[in-house]
Amino acid sequence: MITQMNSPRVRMIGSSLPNIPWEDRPKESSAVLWRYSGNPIIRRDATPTSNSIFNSAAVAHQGKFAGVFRVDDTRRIMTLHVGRSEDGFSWQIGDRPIEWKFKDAELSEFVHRYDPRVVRLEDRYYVTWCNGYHGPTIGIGYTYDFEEFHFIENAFLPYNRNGVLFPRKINGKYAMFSRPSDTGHTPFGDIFYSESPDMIHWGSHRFVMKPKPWRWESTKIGAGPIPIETSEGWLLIYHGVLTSCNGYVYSMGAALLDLDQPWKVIHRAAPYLMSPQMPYECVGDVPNVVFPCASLFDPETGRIAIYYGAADTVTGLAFAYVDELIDFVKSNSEI
Ligand code: BMA
Repeated sequence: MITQMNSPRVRMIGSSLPNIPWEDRPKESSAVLWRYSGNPIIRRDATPTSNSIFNSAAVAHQGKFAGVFRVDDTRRIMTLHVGRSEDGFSWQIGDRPIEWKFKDAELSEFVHRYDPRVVRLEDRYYVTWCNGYHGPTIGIGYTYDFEEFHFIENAFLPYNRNGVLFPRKINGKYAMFSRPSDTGHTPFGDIFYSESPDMIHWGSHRFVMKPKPWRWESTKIGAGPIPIETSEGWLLIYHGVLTSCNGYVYSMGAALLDLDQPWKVIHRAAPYLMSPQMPYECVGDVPNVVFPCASLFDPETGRIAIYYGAADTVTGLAFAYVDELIDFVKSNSEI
């Protein structure tokens, strides 16, 4: 295991974040990605009517942190709520779902909204999520302040999930990963790349990666947090699913993609980065799930913090150093 120096070898492109939530790796651990000792950081009943709070997105905002959280309520309806935090560990989750402003009333019918991602891009924060519109698809909206939220459009026809935007335009176009799927608990799924001139019309679809037979990611895969631009390529953290005799097992993995043509995979780690092993990951409404939806990073120190949903019930936090993570992906790569 490398001893992390103050100045990382791998450059991450983004603003410095000296107040990133962080806890050093436990002395007895050699894990590349290690869990926060205070996990889970958000209780399932953190709001008066929440059944569970998980698969959620946090970003740095005005020196503190804000985010969009998946809250399944006690009716078991999947909704999105705003969350705010001073330190990235302790979150106040709003009691009521976000009320979106719609230009087109036809799109405003609520079915469900879940698994949000948030990215700071140009002058605002864009939000993508799995949106119920005659089947699951990718909703896109934006906010400037985490108070007023505007709906833009559904990016694709149903059925699609795991829409994840890039943090900048690529070759002059907005770019997004998605995972075409079906109407149920999809037993298949590859990651695709699409581009758009305006966040409304999406095309130039390119295949990126598919599951690997007989591995932790043998059934389906989907992009996780917003990809991190590094001097070694786009760092993609993603989830992969294995079908066991006891149902789906969701783990977390990583790959490096070409900076200009992100559908080209340069390296892909064969082992998972993290699989469900802690009690709060193995026991809950859906056992054996770790599902990453957001990361924070500090280019100066090379620190990365990953937010993930655990057992479709609570939210966890894990940490890594970029140099170690990239070394892990490269030295264990099987494309
Ligand atoms: C997927 C999504 C995720 C969920 C996972 C495990 O299909 O619905 O929100 O975490 O299943 O139930």
